[in-house]
Amino acid sequence: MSATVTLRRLAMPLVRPFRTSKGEETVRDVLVASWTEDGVTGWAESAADAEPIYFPEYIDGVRGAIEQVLLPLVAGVSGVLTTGALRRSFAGVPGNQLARGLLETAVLDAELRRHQMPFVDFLCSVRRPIRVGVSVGIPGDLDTLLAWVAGYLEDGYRRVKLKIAPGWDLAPVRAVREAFGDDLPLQVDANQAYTPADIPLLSRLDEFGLVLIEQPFARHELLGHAKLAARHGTPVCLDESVLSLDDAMTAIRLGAADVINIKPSRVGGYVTARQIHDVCLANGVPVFCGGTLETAVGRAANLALATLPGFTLPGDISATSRYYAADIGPSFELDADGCLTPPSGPGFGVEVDLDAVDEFTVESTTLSL
Ligand code: NPG
Repeated sequence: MSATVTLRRLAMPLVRPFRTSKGEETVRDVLVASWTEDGVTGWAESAADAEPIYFPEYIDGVRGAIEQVLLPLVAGVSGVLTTGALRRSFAGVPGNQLARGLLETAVLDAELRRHQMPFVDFLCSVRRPIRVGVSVGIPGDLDTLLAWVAGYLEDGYRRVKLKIAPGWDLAPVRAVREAFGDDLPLQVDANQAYTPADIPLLSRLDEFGLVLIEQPFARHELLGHAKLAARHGTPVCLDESVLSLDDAMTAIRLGAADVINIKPSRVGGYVTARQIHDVCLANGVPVFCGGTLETAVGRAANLALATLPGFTLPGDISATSRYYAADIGPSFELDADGCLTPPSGPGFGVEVDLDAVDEFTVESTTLSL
């Protein structure tokens, strides 16, 4: 094999600070991988943060795992590396979903480009406009929240997700319901900030007719989530609890997930994301595509994934302008129906702007195999 992989850490300024129960970001610190082999380059980005905040892995850990564990495993593969050969090489590696997913996704994009195949075709899906939602961070006060939500509705979003945390839950939900009416599809995301002892408090959200409540409890709390779901109040959605296909199946069997948020990066890439989609579809569990403030690269791939039939709920895949004034690839903007359409080109269909990449790069390592 003769391939190179470049791992770049980009600092991308956000148009608006993004605060959740876990903390605030004003600049997205994002790890991007490019895989070049046989004259073709594939791109991928990671959901990893600088610290292990949402996920057990973090940027330096992902880089270390790729350099020290994963690349040596594929170095011996003969011929051009395929996604299938890569997955076989990594089959014995426990955990490390973000690291495996980053490398697998860059190799998948390169493989599809080599075959001139759009990702939607690889998924056996059909390219179509996808209805998307917006995830609204925690502002300082209710007036700011209402102004933000009003702006997003004006932009054309048809589903709103509010970040909640202890002390910022019933009041913002009530305020948004009162200001924008009962017909607005509204959901909340706690990012693990509560415990099952808070079930009585969370039950008070039922009166607001929410689409779902996402990840109220710690990621290991499957039984707590099952207890909340057993009330048949607001549907319970899992995000951070599901790092693999096995996690998804266990959650479904336990009745811990009425809905699953599928973030491809979190589960080890798009092949596993697809498998989770299929299992959910077979079990009647609706899914939506999660987001981690993606650049054009991840946004394009997520839009293609969201064309699959089980993605019946709008995903966290907003327009580029909701996140960035400048991106490393083409901008995605909402159409008149509040939809985005995946690109049509081979692979993820994104022509990466190398000058923009250079501009945002704060650290870069290139490794040859
Ligand atoms: O639209 O990309 C988006 C943001 C969606 O809320 C969102 N992402 O908890 O799901 C989350 C959150 C997130 C952002 C998680 C960054 C991890 C990193």
